[in-house]
Amino acid sequence: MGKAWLGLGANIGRPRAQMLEALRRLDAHPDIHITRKSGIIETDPWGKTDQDPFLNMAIEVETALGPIDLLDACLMIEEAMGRKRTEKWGPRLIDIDVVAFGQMKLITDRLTVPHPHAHERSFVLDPLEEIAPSVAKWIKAQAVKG
Ligand code: PH2
Ligand code: MG
Ligand code: MG
Repeated sequence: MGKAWLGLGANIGRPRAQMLEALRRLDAHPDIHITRKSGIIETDPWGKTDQDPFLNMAIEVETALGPIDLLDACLMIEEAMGRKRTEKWGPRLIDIDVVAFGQMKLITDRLTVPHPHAHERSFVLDPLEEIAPSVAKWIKAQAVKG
């Protein structure tokens, strides 16, 4: 079993309800077990600023899956919950990102961990800091090394 850290975000529909539903679905997955949850925070939209504020949170999971299978599980839950992929950094019903997967460093077409933008986004780092300060610190250190 490995540990991974996921970032959740939503800013359309009923963001809080969607976040809780995503947690329920993640934990219901036979190979994913949620071990820590941050609080839910409201954050200003990053990247594309003319949209509603987001709710964001971070969770720690224990998983028997590898990083790409974990990504696919997250994408399947997003899709099952009705997420449409339209514009980059645009509004979303639910977003579940793999922020870090153990101390693995991986760069593929589909997934880069640690998440390449995590170190510059307080909506990712702040909730992560709450549940896993050493992981937040490690992500910032990776960014400095490049
Ligand atoms: N997600 C984005 C783009 N901008 N801004 C905030 N505050 N929170 C997010 O989760 C977020 C964002 C694309 O994934
Ligand atoms: Mg995202
Ligand atoms: Mg995403």
